[in-house]
Parts: sequence; structure tokens; C-alpha cells
Amino acid sequence: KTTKYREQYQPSSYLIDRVDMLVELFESHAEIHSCLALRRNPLFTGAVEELRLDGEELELKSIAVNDQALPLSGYELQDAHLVIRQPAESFTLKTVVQIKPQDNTRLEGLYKSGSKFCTQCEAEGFRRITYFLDRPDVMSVYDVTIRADKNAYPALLGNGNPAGSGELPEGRHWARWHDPIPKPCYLFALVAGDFDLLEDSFTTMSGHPVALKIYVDKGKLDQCAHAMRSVKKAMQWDEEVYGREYDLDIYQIVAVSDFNMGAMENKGLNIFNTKYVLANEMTATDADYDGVEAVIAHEYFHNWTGNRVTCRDWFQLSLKEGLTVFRDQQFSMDMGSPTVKRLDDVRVIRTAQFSEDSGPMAHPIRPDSYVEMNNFYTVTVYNKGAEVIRMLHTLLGADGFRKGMDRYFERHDGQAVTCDDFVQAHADANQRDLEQFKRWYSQAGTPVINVSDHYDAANQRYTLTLKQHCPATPGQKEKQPFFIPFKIGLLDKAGNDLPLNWQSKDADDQAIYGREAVLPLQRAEQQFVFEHIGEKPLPSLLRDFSAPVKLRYDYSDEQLAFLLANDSSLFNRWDAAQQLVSRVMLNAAEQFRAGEEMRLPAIVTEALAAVLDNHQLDNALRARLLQLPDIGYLQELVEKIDIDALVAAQQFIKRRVAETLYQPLRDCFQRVRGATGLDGDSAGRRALANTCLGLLVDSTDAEAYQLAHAQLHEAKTMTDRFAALRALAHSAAPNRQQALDDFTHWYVDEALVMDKWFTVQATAPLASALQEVQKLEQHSAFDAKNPNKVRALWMAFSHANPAGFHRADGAGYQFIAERVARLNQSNPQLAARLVSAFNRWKRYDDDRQQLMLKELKALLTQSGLSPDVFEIVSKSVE
Ligand code: HT7
Ligand code: ZN
Repeated sequence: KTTKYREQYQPSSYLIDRVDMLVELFESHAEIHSCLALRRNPLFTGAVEELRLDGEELELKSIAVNDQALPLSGYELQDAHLVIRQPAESFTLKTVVQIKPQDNTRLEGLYKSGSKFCTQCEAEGFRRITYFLDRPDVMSVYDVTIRADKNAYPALLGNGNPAGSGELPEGRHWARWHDPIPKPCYLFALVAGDFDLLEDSFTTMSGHPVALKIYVDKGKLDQCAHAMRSVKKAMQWDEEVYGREYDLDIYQIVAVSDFNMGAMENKGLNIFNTKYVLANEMTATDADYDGVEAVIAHEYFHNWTGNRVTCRDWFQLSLKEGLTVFRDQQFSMDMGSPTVKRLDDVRVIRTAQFSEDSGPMAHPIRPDSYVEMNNFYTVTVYNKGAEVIRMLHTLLGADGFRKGMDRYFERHDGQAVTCDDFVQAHADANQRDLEQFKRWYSQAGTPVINVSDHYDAANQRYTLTLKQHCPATPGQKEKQPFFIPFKIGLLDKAGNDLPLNWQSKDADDQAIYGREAVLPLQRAEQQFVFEHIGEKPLPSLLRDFSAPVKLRYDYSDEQLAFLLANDSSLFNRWDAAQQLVSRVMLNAAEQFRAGEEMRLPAIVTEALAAVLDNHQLDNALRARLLQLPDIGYLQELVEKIDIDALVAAQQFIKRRVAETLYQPLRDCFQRVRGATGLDGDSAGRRALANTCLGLLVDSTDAEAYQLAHAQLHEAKTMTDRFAALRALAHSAAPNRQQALDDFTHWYVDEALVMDKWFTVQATAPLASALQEVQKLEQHSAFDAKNPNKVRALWMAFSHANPAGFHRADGAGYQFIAERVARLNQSNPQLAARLVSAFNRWKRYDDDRQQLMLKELKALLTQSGLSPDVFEIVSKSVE
């Protein structure tokens, strides 16, 4: 594969208006008959000597043009293409191909998950099913017939609406599906299998009834209710907030166990990883419940943002993904605690996204080039993409944003468009100039904002000076200033927000009066002057994380503790707690490096004790305020990572906090533990109780081990049971192994629960972690062909166990590199994700750098290296 460039986009020479397919499924193979109605694309201006259709691993059985068999001279079969010579202006092309879904371990195209057939076509998987113009700007109306053995595959599902079914000889049957809405082929799906089915219905705001169906493995019907509730909530929310209605008679979700990602928004037939469908109290934690609701909503929202209006080319992926993540985040904020949801989303940006943005794979949310598109389904395109949409929402306000969305749908329904088209719709609907804002789409890297302030008591004037700069990223040395909405408040001595009186010198900025302001930072350096400020204020900066930037302002520990106790922005209270504790941890790491005694200042334990005592705050938020930053978070705050010092400091601070606050933690735990409901308040109580329990166990006190052990056995929810298991499994408790054994005994037949059991061991901060992972590979529930298991064990170890992966002897690196080499053969997409654990090798000490580089270089010399792994490794060693 070669590098593709965004600038080289050309419209397709042909369009395909209609697709008629017959898919015959057999135990040994599948046969795909396709009939394509092709015509020249009026937008394509060049000469057309030939038509190149994409196709991979297809065995061509027959080919006909306008119902005439095509002679050998009329076409050419290449490695990944079928070339039709001298094509007419318009014609029908019929092909029959044979494929082997049973041997498809890549899980792209048509494959088998257990006894079921299913598909995954995004980004470029449709070409593994039939010859086609596999690009998102070719949109077609599909009619699809599926035939298979009736006993083994009673359910035959396709996109769109059902259009007939019937019996066939030899125990086979058929079903036909018609999808009236033109779609790109990446949204094609089919499923055949024997499922349990949960049915319901939803009536849209215009009174149209929609049949809702969720298909799951036999015996799992008692784990579907939450998914169904989530679908209905999402449908209603999209009507209320965006005025968007569902457009088919039926909406189907199928859950499969073998899936490379979370879920896929195929038109009218979403295919999901079981992880994001199945949930009941005894199999799923509160976090899992939230994950199901968010992913169900995400895929549903794609029906408008992605399916009806799709991407012109894959460089525009954030057009649908950034926007849809923003929409699912808004939805989740509306369904639960908005602050808790926001800070959970911000943590992802500050750890995974900031890390990507400062590493070898840094790319703008709209990348300029790629080798393998699957490598660009990233936290940058998705989550930073959502932050960019959020900034637009902040700048335009909720009403302005809705106007922009309405304009976008009016203008582009049924089209394949670009990120520029999206921003332009918002600019036009609001009569705003958003040219500078578009730099968020083209420039990679995380801007740093340095803030300084000055209070002029004589004139009661307060001045904030903001300076922005963005570090160089691969291929982008110089950056232009971004348009940054910078939300602030100013606190008086009592902790209240002062009234703001700010008038920008720029004519087109509006004056701001109120207690919170969004400062429009547009230049490299800009001053904002506030008049009539009667006392020196304490600034509360970047409220709600109003832009994906790194903030530098020299707060004292006391000021952070004051913000934590008083800020009217609950988000910024959390942020202050994180800053305070991170700073103390980094200081402890420095002390460790210098061979000094590590210290925990009393101000931290006092601040945390006040949180425990603050019954005004809701429990879920109190839990988050008490959660100490993890290594992934700390790593992003330092230039060079001394992993030994960070691990030592984190363990020391946790233990010391737990020892100092043992009694109040224990009291709080006893007070709030044991909630059993599925409502938000009960979940908040569980979050707080389990945060306390985790800290109690960190104290290494024998009584705490007992409390955890009792909870493990008596728990009435998976949230409580798993929290107890995690606390014990990450400790040196004498009953640790017993706890792990009991847990497997209870859940050995629940695949998703076993994934948790693998992960909790793979992420244990213990010297024995690697040996445990090696042992777990031999467990009968582990399967290297199943992505959930790979994520649960290998990915968890390499990405979420810094102490284990970065063992000084390099054994962690060697272990993972060997697994990458194996996966490279069977599932390159997953292998590329695994190998990205090495991406930040330059940030570690010299010895570790050499050890990691050795593994990366060895991988590069491996024969049969996939483009997926090659792209990640080669960019990393550059
Ligand atoms: N749009 C989908 C992205 C996707 C995917 C899903 C499953 C397997 C492989 C995949 N490659 C790309 C999922 C989403 O963002 O909604
Ligand atoms: Zn998506």
C-alpha cells in the first residue's frame, strides 16, 4: 500500500446508482452475485479509458456487461482491482465471486463470529465482499437477497426495510431487503444466524411507527433491557434536541462476540460488540451500563450525522465521528450528571489524546495523509474532533449551533461532504467568519496557553494576559494561532464569582457582563481587561475545559485548595483537585529520584477530608474528586518519564492518603455502601463507597482487606463485586488469589465478565504482573483470535500497566512485540493498536529507549508485515 494524500482527491469517474445483490451462504464458502447500475460521473472531467473496481481476496466466477459475458480482452484482474476496459457511458455490470468468510480472521468484510455470519465494511471492507467502487462518495440504493440453511440461520438480516422472504429446496430459505436511502458501501451489512430477539417499538414525532429489534446470543435475553431502553431514549433525544427523526420502518441491532471495535452504524442494521449491548446488574458495572447507553446512542445518532450526510473521503472522518461523539457526549450529559460526564471525557483528552498529539502519530483531526485508513480511527479524530465541535457550540451558543446544524442538514442531506462544508453551514447560518476556526481541522498538536495576571488596585482593574503557542508536530513545524474560546470566572475572597465587566478592543467582539465569560483568544498574545473589580480576584480558568489545550498558570497549593472548596464551576473544582494532587505526586517523584524521603503535605489530606465531609456535593462527583491521578495522567505532565519514580510516588501518596484519612474513609464507606438500584443516585453512592474502599485497601490494613473480601462475596451488583475484586487484585492482600479464584468460579461462562477478570490481573501494579499475564494466556477462556480477549489481556497490560510493560529488564516489551508479530498475521488492525504501546518510546530513559527501539526495529524486518503495523512502527522509529 502507498501513502494517500487528502490534496489528491478526485471525484469518482463512475457512480453506481443501484446495487442488486444475492448472497448465498454455505458452510465452506459464500457466493456473491452482484448487479451494479453504473454511469459516468458528470463531476469527473478527465478521459476515461478504463474503470477500476476495488476487490480483495475475491475469486471471480463470472462477469457480464449489459447481460453479455465479458471476454477476457474486456477486463483485467489485478491484485486488488478488477479493471474494465473501454467502459460505456452507462451499463450494468454483473459479477459472481466466491469468498471464504470462515477463514476471515481480520474481521473485515464478511466473516463468521461463532456460528453467525456478519459483516464489517468500514472503512474499506466492502471490497472483500464484491468488486465495487469502495469509496464513501459513491452512494447507491441497495436491494439484497440472502439465502442460507434455515435451521442454522433462521434470521437473515440486511439494511433498510424487509422486502420478502420464503422457503427454498434442501432446507434453505431466503430473505430480501430494500434500502430506499442511497448509502455508501461502508454502511452495507448483513447478518445470518440463530439468535434470541428482544422486540419493542417507537413512534416518531411525526407518528411513524418503527419496529425495534435487538438480536443476541441464545440465552442472553435477560441482558438486553438496558440496550433497548437506551435506543428509545436516544431516538427521543435526537428528536427533541436536533429535530431529527428516524427514517426507516425498522431499526435492528445485532450483538456479536468477535468485533474489532465497539459497534458499527450500518444503515438500519447496527452491528455491535456484545460489550456494548449486554448488561444486567450481575454482569455489568455502572460504567458498563453507561458505556452501553453511550455507544447505542452514538450509533443511532450516526443515522443523521454520518449516514444521511456522509463523508466525501476518509480524510473527512471527523465530519461524522467528531460530530457524533459530541452528540453522544451531550446526550450522556443530559441523561446523568453533566459534570461527571464532562470530566470523564476530559480525562480521555488529557491522557490518551494529548499523548497522541505529542507523539509520532500526531495528526490533525482531518489528517492530510495515511497509509492504512484503519490506523486513523483515533482519539484525535474522534475525541479531539468532538472537542472542536464543542468549541463551535460554545462560540455560537446552543441556538446558533442548532441553526448551523439545521442549515447543514438542509444543504447536505443525501450528500458526501467535507469538514469545510460543515463549518461553512454554521458560518452562513450565523453570519460569522469562521476561517480562523478552521485551523483546528488542519493543525495538529496541543496548544499551550500561558496565563499571567495583574491587579491594579488604584483603578480597580484586573488584566489577564493570554499567550498561546503550539509545539511542532511531524510535518508541521510552524503553527498559526488558533481561535480559542477561553471560559473563565473570577472569585472574590469569599469564593463567590465576581460580576465581570469586560469590553474587548476588537470591534466585532461583544461586551461581556455576567459572572462567567468566554474570552475569544485569537492572537498569539492577547490581553483582557476587567473594570470595576474591587479586590484582587482568584481566576478560575478554562472552565469546563472550554478548549483542548494545556493551561499554564502559577497557582499556589493554597489557591488550588481554595478553588477545590469554593469554585462555582464544579468542573474546575475537580480540575483544581487534580492539579493539586498531581503536583504533589510529581514532587514526590522528584524526591524519590533524589534519594530523599517522599512527603505528602497536609494541605492535600485536609482538602480531601473536606470533600469527604461535603454533603452538598453529589456522591458521584465526590468520588471523582477523591480519585487520585493515575500514571497515564502524570506522564503527560512531564518531559522525560522516569517510570520508576512515578510508580513509587503514586504508591506512596495513595498509601499515605489512605492511612491519614482511614477513619473518615471508613465512616463514609459504611454510610453509603450497599445501594442496589439502577438509578443515578444509587450509582453515585456505589461510586463513592467503592472509591473509599479502594483507598482503604491501599492503606494495606488487614481490616480493609476483610471489608473488600466481604463485599466481594455479599455484593448485589457487579459494580460492588468488581470494585472489591479490583481492590484486592491490585493489592498484596493475603486473600488476593482466593478472590480471583472465587470470581472465575462464579463467571467462567460469562465471556464479558471474564474479560474484566483478565484485565484486572493484567493491570495489577505488581512485580508478578507479566508472569500472571503469561499464565492467563493459557486459560481456557482466553482466545487470541477474539479482539475482546486481546484487549482484555495484551492491550490492558501494554497500555494500562506502566510498571509491568516498562519493566527495566525489557521482558514486557519483548512479550508484547512477540504478540504483535503473531497478530499481524491474523488481525492486522488489532496488531497495529497493540504495537502503538511503543509509540512514546522516546520519552523514557535511555535504557528503556534502547530496549523498545530494538523490538520496533525487529518488527520492521519481519516478513509479511501488514501496512497497518508498518505505518505505526515506521512513523515511530523515524
Ligand atoms: N464508524 C465505526 C468505525 C469503525 C469500525 C467499527 C467496527 C469495526 C471496525 C471499524 N472500523 C471503523 C464505529 C463508530 O465510530 O461508530
Ligand atoms: Zn462513530
